[in-house]
Amino acid sequence: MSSSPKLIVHHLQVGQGERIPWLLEELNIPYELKLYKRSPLLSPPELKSVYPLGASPVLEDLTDPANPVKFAESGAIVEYIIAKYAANGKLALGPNDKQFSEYLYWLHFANATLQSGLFRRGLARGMVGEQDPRYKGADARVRTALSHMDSRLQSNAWLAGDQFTAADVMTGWCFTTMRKFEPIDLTEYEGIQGWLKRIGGREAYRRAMGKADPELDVEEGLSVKGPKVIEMFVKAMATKP
Ligand SMILES: N[C@@H](CCC(=O)N[C@@H](CS)C(=O)NCC(=O)O)C(=O)O
Repeated sequence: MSSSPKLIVHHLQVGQGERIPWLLEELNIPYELKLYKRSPLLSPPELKSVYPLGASPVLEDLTDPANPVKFAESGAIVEYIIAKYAANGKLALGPNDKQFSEYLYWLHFANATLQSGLFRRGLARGMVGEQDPRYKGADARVRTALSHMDSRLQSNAWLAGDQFTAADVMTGWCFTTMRKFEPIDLTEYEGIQGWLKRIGGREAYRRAMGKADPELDVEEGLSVKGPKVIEMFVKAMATKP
């Protein structure tokens, strides 16, 4: 592990880029944070020019001046930081751990299943309305994913088991900040409620959110009902006359 990594995190506020400062705060790794405001919903030109996809987060690693690194994808960034800079692979579980497969599964669950499902549901609501079978199908898939996650968290403190890991960091934002885009009422999901409460109790999470999104109401994001959705986003998704 390098003694002093030189990392720059590009974060579009109110978005999944928050995962990276949170991870870095958990690991006590210093970093520089570059913040961007949505313009009005998507990335501003300054962020678009940072990396070809124009999306957040982007990580720059300037630790080795001979080999500057710049890349995107929150999951890839999380794995990179842990592999390169986390002392003893902290926040990941290795192949000899009994919960290894659970760790990998839940590490990928947010981006691969839950988040894409939530986005599809929002799109279906906007395009065909909640009475349409296509919305109902998307909603049923989201509910299945939520019940599955809830039952995991009814019997485990954290997604990978009894240890807090990067899987929790990847998934947290789907219930905190992402609910500003797609609502989820957690009343019937007591396992997820308890997990969110434990996340809210983590100092590193609070520190990261204070730096990355100081204007965001963290308590709303951690609440059972969730934050108020951003009206402009709902309108942008609604192509149904
Ligand atoms: N799969 C990517 C998704 C990146 C992404 O879509 N980020 C959103 C922030 S929530 C974004 O930058 N949206 C603005 C835009 O695409 O213009 C990841 O996990 O990093």
